[in-house]
Parts: sequence; structure tokens; C-alpha cells
Amino acid sequence: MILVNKLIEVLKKNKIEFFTGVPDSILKNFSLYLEKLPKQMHVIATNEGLATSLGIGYYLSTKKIPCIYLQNSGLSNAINPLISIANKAVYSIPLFLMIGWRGSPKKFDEPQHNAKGKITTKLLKLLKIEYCILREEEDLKKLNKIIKTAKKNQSIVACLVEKNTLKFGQIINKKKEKNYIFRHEFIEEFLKLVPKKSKIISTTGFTSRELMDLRKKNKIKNGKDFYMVGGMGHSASVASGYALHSKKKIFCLDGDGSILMHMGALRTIGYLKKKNLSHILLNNNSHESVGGQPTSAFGIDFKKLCISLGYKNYFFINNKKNLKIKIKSFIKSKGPSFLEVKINNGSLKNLSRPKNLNKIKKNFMSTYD
Ligand SMILES: Cc1ncc(C[n+]2csc(CCOP(=O)(O)OP(=O)(O)O)c2C)c(N)n1
Repeated sequence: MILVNKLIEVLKKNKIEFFTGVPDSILKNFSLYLEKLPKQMHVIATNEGLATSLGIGYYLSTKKIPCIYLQNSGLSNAINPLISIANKAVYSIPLFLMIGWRGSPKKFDEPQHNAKGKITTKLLKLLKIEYCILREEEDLKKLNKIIKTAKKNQSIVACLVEKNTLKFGQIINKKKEKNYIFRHEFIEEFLKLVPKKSKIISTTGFTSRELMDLRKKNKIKNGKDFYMVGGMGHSASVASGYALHSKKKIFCLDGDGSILMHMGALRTIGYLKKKNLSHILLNNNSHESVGGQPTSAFGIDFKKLCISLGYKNYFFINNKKNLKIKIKSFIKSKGPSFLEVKINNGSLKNLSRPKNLNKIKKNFMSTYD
């Protein structure tokens, strides 16, 4: 166990004062510390490649090393600027990466995390990124050493953090929620109304888990689901690829963190103009599945955005009033249609996790009787 304050002490001593990244559940106690910092010192980025690039820009203007934090799944988003800009053989820009190590071989995790966890150290080696593993306070000495290496060699270094390593001393009281609908209330009603032969592709985190459990609980056979347990930000593109070659009605259940991560996907949907594609944004302005850290979705006018990108219709729900009627008219509309649902933070308890992924894929791809 490592107290976040002790970790911060090491970073401060090394003049690391700027933080940017995408939140991760392993690093959520670190995020609690970062929440207090002003925008100039901490930016929650929409994807890990952008975080890396923000860090590169910060170095170019200040000559100081930035801290870029991410889940190891996001290392793939970061690889392009890491290898093609910051790498020693290119511009040799010193960066410090703090990586939440899901699927570390020492910890039990889900299939998608195990796949990435196993190759994370290999990837770092391949990228020639020196790293240390943080498990105990003693390991902070190694951290101090590799940051000094980054400075001296103008290189990229990283530390890997396993589950349940970082502890935060204070108790944080979360702000009171607005009076919107809950994600599960919307999904439950939507599932009851979804046409029999339709397909649903749902985003990473609580959305997929709630969809799976609510389908089971209510024994709903209408529609078949594909849970995007990994590949955050790509559910809308998977849905577009499906819609392009199918006549079936296809729904994408998305999150605001996820939509922001690869927002270009919205333009592809608007450009392709598939009538059978309907896109639902469950907007809680936060990364709820990894600790509730804010996204930057607040203030976006999704109506103007989607219509200008080529969607045909925009629908809006923020409470339970006329819920059925609103969902029905969204389902009936000719796409591409966009439905923004403003939701409170708050999820069902004891959610199960999609496990038999091959079976889920086969069921999703199977035809209807
Ligand atoms: C590439 C990548 N980066 C980070 C994560 C960690 N992660 C899992 S779910 C999630 C939050 C998703 O936020 P949002 O789409 O708004 O859905 P919510 O959790 O609020 O339901 C994050 C950051 C991930 N799985 N993949």
C-alpha cells in the first residue's frame, strides 16, 4: 500500500507539477488528489494519445516533465505520439507515465484486462520505456530514480500500479446529484420496447453490465447484445460497421467519456447516413465506471453537434415523464438518430460482468427464428 501523499512528495521533489490523463479505477485515489488542482495543472483528457500530446506541448513550453496517467488499455491510444514524437530517436522528449496495470499477472481480472495485462511490460520494453512497479512505499525510491533517468536522458519513463495499491487519506463527500433519470431506469424501459430483431452494441463499463443484468432479470428476448468490455470509445464505430452491411435496426448505447474519446466516429455516422442506426448517449458528465471523475461533456450542445455532423434526428430525455412515448418515437425514427439521455450518477449494486465472450459474440451474430 502507498499513500497518495507520499507519491506526490516524490513527484514534487522532481518538479513534476503538471498532470494529464484519462481516469482509471486503479488510479482513482490519485484522481482524488488531482481534483483539487486548477486547469493549468491538471487536465482530464478525452483519450490517452491526446494526454500524451498535451504533455509534450507542456514540456516544449516549460522544459518540465509532465505526468501522464492512464489505464494500460489506453497505452495503445498513446503509442502514436509516444513512438512518433517523444521517442528518443525522434524528438527525445522526457515524459513520466503513471499506468494503472489492469490484468497484472499477479492479480485476478477480467478477460479483456488479462489480455492487455500480460503484454504491458513487453510493450514498454519494445517502446524502450524504462519502468518500475509500485507496490510498497519502498518502491518510491525506484520511482525517484527513474524520473531522474528521464531528466538526464531526455527519455520516457513509466511506473506500473497494481489494483489496491494507492490509498488516499481523506474522505471525500460527493456532490448531490441532479434530479435526472438513472441509467438503469432508462435501459430497463428501452429494453422492453426494443424491436425483436434488432441489435444493441453497448459501451465499456457500467452500461454493458447493467444492460446484461437487466436483460437477464426481466427475461427479455427482444434484440441481441454485444457488450464492448474493452475498446472504450469504439462502440459507435463498431455499430456503424455493422449497420453498413445489415438491414437490421442497430442501437449503440454510449457514454459521454466514451463518445469524447473518439468523437470523429460521430462524423462517420453522419456521413454514412444509415437509416438503421440509432445512437444513444447516456450523459452523466462523468467517468462513473472508474470512480466518477468528470468528463468535459458539460456544456456541449449535442443537438447542434450531431445535426451539423449529419445525423437526421436528435431526441432528448432527462426524466421519467413520458419516457415510453419518447423512447418509442426515437425507436421509430429513421436514422441516423441521436438520443441524449441526461442521467444521474448511480448504478445497480452487485452487477455481474460479461464472462463467456465467445458465447456472447455467437449469440449476437446468430439469426432470429
Ligand atoms: C482506452 C481506455 N481508457 C480508459 C479506460 C478505463 N475506463 C473504463 S470505463 C471508463 C469511463 C467511461 O465513461 P463513460 O463512457 O462516460 O461511461 P460511465 O462510466 O459514466 O458509465 C474508463 C475511463 C478504458 N477501459 N479504456
